[in-house]
Amino acid sequence: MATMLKLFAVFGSILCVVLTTGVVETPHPRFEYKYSFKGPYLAQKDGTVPFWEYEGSAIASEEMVRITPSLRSKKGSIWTKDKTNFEWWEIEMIFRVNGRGRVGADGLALWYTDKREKEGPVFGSTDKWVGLGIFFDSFDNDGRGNNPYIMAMTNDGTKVYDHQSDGINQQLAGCLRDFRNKPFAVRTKIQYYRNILTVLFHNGNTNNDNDYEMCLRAENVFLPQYGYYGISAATGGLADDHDVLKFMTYSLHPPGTEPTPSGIADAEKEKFSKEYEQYKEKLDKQKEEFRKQHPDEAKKKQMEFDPEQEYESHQQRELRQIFQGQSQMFEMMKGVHRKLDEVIGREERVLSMLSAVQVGGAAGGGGGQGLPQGGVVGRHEVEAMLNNQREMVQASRDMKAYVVDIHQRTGNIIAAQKTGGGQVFEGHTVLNELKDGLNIVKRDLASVNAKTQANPCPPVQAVNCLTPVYFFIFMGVQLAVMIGYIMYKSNKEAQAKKFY
Ligand SMILES: [Ca+2]
Ligand SMILES: [Ca+2]
Repeated sequence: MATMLKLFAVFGSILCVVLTTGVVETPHPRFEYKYSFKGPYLAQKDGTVPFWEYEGSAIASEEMVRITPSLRSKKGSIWTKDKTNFEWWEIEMIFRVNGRGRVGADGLALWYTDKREKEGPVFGSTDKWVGLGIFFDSFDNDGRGNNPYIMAMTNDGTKVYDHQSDGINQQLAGCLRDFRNKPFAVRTKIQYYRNILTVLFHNGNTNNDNDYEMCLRAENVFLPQYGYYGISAATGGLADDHDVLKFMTYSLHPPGTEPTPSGIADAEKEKFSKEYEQYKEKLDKQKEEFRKQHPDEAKKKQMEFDPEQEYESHQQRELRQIFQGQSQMFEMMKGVHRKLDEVIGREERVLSMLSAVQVGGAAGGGGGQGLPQGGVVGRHEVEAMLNNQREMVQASRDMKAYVVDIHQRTGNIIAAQKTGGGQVFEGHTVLNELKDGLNIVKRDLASVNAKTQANPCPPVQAVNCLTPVYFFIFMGVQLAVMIGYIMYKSNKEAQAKKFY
């Protein structure tokens, strides 16, 4: 019984792990217009931004909210009027940080806090906040050469942001990215879902919406359940324009809990779109009236506006051309990169197959039951094959050289034949002469032979001068003389020895 229970427990825990980690769920986003703003007609005629409040040096126009102008020691901010009513969310902010200097200051912060903050020392907002701050820190206070820097920092209302170190030891995480003076507006996407915070960044070198890259990811981030969104910025001795063009908030709903679109929301939407149309019409009418009433002033404004526009457009055109070229190059590089990845992938696959074959070979050799010996290709066999191949190549090269040599020689011979045909002919005549001479000699010999046969030689008379008897007598006399001489000589030598 106990073992059964244990088994169930193990099975249950495995199931839990699979459910919690194995499944990557994609939440359903819903656009939250009460926590968003974007152009055109971002600000209303009276300068207010619907559902938002701004203060300090911030100014809203039709196209954007300028949090600070590029003037010294400015602070500004803009905050949502209402607290959120959703737990998980994603923000996309499109903004610009532009300034004349190579170095700018101080930076821009995006906030999610439990209450709306006032003007303060942390990028234009109050310190010891409760919640999250994402800082786009332009100025390198600690002089480590690691700015502009993007970082996330949470606070429970006790921590004081350390400006002197750029908060490097207080951050959740961060990344070194340049966001100043970019050809296109830079973007950031901040997602807070199931206590995981991710910050993506788009460096504004292209106007491709999808060129986001990961800046940071932090797990186990606990923020207030509901809160206010804010953007603040500050300038110091150096100054940048901090402009926010778009701030889009989406609430994220886990699968199965997505809100059903209610009739009220649709009605509200319709009401707002109607209001918007009316407002647009009214604005156009008023513009027209203004032009009619003050033609001179309108012209003057046009005049003031145009040259700058012209000047700007000229520069912008040039820049755009450059950056279009650059973005094309970037796209091509991306293509090349993709191809390279493919190639590397293939190579890895081949390598893994090779190693599998080798492992199979080892297993086959060790166990004797793996792959049949004939089917395994060992390293030495491959090397032997390669060597054979090399030899074959060498042999074929040699053959080629021989063929070439032969070809040359035959060519030479043919050429020589063409030029020296006379010599060959002479040789032939010499040979023929020799042949003729030989034939004559042969004929003469034949005639001599015939004559000798016709007149044979007279028989030669044999003369016998020495008979065997005389021969033996002569031999006996010679022997006696020789023996007598030898005896006389030995006798003389014996006598000579007696004197010593
Ligand atoms: Ca700083
Ligand atoms: Ca720094």
